[in-house]
Amino acid sequence: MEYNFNDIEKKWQQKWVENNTYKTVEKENKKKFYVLNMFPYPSGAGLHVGHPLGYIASDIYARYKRLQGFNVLNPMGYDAYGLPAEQYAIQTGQHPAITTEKNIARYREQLDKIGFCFDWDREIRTCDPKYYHWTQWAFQLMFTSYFDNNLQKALPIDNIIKHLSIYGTDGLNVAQNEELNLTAAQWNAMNEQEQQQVLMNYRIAYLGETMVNWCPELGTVLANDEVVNGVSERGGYPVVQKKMKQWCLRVSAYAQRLLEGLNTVDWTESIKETQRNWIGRSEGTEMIFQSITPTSEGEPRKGTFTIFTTRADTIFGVSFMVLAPESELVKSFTTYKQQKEVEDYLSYVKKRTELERMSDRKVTGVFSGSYAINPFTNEQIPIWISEYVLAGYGTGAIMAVPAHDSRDYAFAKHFNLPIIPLIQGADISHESFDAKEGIVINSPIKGKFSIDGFSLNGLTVKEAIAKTKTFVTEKQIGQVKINYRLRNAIFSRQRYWGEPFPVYYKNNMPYMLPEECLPLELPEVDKYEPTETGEPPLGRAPIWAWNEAEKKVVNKSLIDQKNIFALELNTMPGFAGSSAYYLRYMDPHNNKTIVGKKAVEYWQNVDLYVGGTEHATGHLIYSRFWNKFLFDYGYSVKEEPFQKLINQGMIQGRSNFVYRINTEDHSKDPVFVSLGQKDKYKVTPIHVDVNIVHGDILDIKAFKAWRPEYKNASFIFEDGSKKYIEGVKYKCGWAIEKMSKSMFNVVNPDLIVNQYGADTLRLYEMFLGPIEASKPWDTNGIDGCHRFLRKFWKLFQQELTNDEPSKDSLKSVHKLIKKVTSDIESFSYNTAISAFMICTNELGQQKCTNKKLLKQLIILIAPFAPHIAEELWEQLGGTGSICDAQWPIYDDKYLKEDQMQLTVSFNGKARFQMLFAANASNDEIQNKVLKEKKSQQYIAGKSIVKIIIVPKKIINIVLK
Ligand code: ANZ
Repeated sequence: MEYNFNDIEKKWQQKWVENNTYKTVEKENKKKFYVLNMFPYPSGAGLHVGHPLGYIASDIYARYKRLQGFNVLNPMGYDAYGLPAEQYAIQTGQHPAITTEKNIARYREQLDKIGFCFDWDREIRTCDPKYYHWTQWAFQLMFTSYFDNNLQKALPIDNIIKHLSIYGTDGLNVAQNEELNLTAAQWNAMNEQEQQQVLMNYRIAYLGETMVNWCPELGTVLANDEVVNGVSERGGYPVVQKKMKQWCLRVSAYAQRLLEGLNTVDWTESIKETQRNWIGRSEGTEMIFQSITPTSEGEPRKGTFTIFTTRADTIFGVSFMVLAPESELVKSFTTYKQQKEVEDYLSYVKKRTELERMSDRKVTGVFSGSYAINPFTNEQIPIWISEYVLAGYGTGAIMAVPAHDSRDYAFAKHFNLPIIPLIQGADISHESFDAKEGIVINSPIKGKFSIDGFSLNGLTVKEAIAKTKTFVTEKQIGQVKINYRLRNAIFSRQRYWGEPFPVYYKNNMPYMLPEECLPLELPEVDKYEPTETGEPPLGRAPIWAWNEAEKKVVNKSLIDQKNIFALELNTMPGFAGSSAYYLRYMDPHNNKTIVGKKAVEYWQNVDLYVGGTEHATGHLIYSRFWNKFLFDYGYSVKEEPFQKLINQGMIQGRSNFVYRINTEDHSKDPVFVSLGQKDKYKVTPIHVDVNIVHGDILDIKAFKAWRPEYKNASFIFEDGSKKYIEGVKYKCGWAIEKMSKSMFNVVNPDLIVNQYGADTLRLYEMFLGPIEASKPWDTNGIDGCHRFLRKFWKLFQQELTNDEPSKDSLKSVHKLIKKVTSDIESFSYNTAISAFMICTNELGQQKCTNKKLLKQLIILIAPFAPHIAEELWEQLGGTGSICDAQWPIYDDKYLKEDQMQLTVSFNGKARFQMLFAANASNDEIQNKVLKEKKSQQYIAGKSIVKIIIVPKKIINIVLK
């Protein structure tokens, strides 16, 4: 029979659906295994061959685990909210729901052709109200929760209310925006609105004033990477830093747990390190300084402020202080004389994004007019304001030690401030130095020292830091403090296509819709842009107000602030829907809770998660945070959601170029010159669609038809000729680039499936190289994999027997079982495929016809090439789907070699190889070697000093 892959694949894809082959149910008596792919955003461009790489890798593992007897969950869904559909809606008026639906249908069609073992009954879409019900629910639970620092967990906000009413803020050790000081009496005397304001300081989901990149023209907040040189990347409109009320999630409360959890997961060291840096734990000291602000009335104003330092030991080298421009202290420390200069500086900083401030090495700043007093030396030192100090980190104020910190050094040099070295060997002649090691030699500064007997001289930096910390704590001029770089997440977007917040506003304070009213569905709007008054698109929705008494959404013209209130106009960001989706797959149709107890206790967490490294600090932080929060309430049962993580590499495209000769006159038809001739002209390379280039030779006819402006193009061919005659060629240049529509190097998997079949596509994608590596796609190489499958097929198209298999065949197959099993375990799929190729050749040569043995081969290949495996399984009379067969186990006894090969060396130089019986003794080996003719050539005229035999490897004869 022919290997007719088109029919075979269609047949089995249908059968799988008819037989519910991939439907998964909880089975208490079976061990579970949960495989998950980072779900895709269904873009309008459809899938290219790079997208399925990770899905194929995880599909192989899922099938393998099932063959090993595990109950495998392998679901799929869509991250369906997002910007591209909304941008498209703004341009065309098409509702994003329609575009999204269409794109999903196309994705599904493409995915189905590749033969994945997804349980589609569990599909989720983040834009489906039945799904975002639980995103809104989790948000509400975060709103009604706070984080207890002692217990390191989330608890109901009611606890705080009770605490405040009895003790005030006394004894509260919780995550908060700012330290409040309230007595119980003060709290109890507050009205509802005031109390709500206080509680906002503690909630895990809270409305907070944060600095955002605001683009007035576009009417929205922009992410850091959407702003370039102070203007919007799209449109070039000015962007300013603006304080705005936004929903935020108190991710930072979980910093320590997020850090510790990394020790328990099986991820690559590099992703773990990226997360550690992102969390940025830093142990330091908060120190209190006195301040003096000259006033026009004569008497200077006195005050105190706190700085954060990791190098308390450098206190004797402080020569100025710096405040973040946004610091609350700026206003009170700016003197009348300095006012104008400070104001000008602040308006300059307003235009700068945080990213620019951190990456730019430009030195800017302004003197505030005030001074601080060094608590150790009593010296007066100037207080400056500069953008290199960030408001959101530490206390937003620093003590500057230019001799030992490169940013302080650059600042001191620029503004001509003193530089006082403290540590032996520290080289302050260049900008970048870090005296983390070394001995302190210059403390205290003679004559100015105010604290008796305190000296750091002769100590190492580490000892000096410890000593200063203790001293500062004892004298109560500071305290030890652990800081994290991790910020709370801004959770509001001024966008249409996202989850609406189940929130309404009464007396300017947010209130949650009752839980039983969820989900709050996204309303219809006439346009997807901000309103004329700058409100987010939901401001356009007419039916968008909350009737508190009747518990329903009503027309906003009815808002009376008594019973009918305005609903929130922001929507949630992209990461909202992807934060707990893994839990929902466990129990996707449950309409009572996010995930039922039984389901979550069975599936626990994801055993294998596959996705790109680009999510290292976004999704993988947010979802871990979200999961830990739900864990605190017992909804999830594992502290970490994703036990093992594999990051697939990128498949790059191989782009082709044509070279257009430059011309001033653009009305003329273009002239293109072939690769070998192009250096003779001034040219511009232009991407050309790889589908009209074959082996780097341009299909001239197709090229002329590709674009109307090329219809009358002329060419200079590879041999320099200008006229097209049979055999003359135009050669294209090429480069390896990202696979992308704009580079015309996209290869559609559908085409490959039609031409070679899904099994070949699957094999080839895995054969390209290690999963984690990035590698270029080269369609030419696919033939090899296809030929292999044909050969494999042929093995079974002969009379199969029950005769004893030969020893060699047993060995070939058992070697393969061993290799494939360990290769799958280590995700070395490419080497497993090579092993298949070798084994298939061997069995062909051995003329193996043993049915039992060949049947094992089918099971082994089933995870990689499921369609051909099912078909052959059926041909051989296998029962049921091959998915439920049993993974073979190799037997060592077949792997034993009868012979062994040793390298024979003389005086350590390898000369030749010899075969011996596998069980030959050292004496036998020695005798055989010495008798060998070739040995005698080397020995002739010399005497043997010693013979060394390394078992199974080498025999070395030492001569003199
Ligand atoms: C004095 C000093 C001397 C410092 C020295 C460093 C070296 P990490 O390790 O990242 O926590 N700093 C503190 N708050 C800051 C802010 N809001 N913006 C910018 N810089 C800030 O860094 C802590 C160090 O960064 C602190 O220790 C402080 O400078 C600075 F030889 O204080 B150091």
